[in-house]
Amino acid sequence: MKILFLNGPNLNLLGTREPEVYGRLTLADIEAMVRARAAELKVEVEFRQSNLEGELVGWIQEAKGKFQVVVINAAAYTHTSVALRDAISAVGIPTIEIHLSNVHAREEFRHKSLIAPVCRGQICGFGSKSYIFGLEAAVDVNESKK
Ligand code: CA2
Repeated sequence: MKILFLNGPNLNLLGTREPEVYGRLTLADIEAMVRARAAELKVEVEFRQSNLEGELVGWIQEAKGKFQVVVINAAAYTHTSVALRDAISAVGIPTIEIHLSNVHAREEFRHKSLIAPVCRGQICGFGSKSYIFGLEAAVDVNESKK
């Protein structure tokens, strides 16, 4: 089974700024954690980051037939992107929304996710562990299909 991890804008800055909100790990550190857990679960993962909405949309479209589940931290696009929502909905691959921070405990504009209604579920507030829980949820979603 193959799981595609997508990361949205500014997540390439992790570990360099705002450690009190997003922690001290870099995105590469988080990828290494995800890869270690994926090896234990015997699943394959691919990890990508883009600051461009259209690139993320393209990757979701291309995932059809190649990946069984998508795990996405859409970052700021979570709260703004009809294009990402439409891509997730159109492609129909089970998708899990994740966030490092608890978006519901932050500014009001972060409480609304445009992608949540077309995702299987949302995991937020567990720091880098949100990625591990996202991976475990992805495996579970795929197992339940069988
Ligand atoms: O908590 C999350 O994972 C977020 O998706 C992070 C986004 C934010 O817009 C969402 O509301 C919640 C921001 C990612 C930016 O990451 C930075 C990392 C270091 C320094 C500055 C920004």
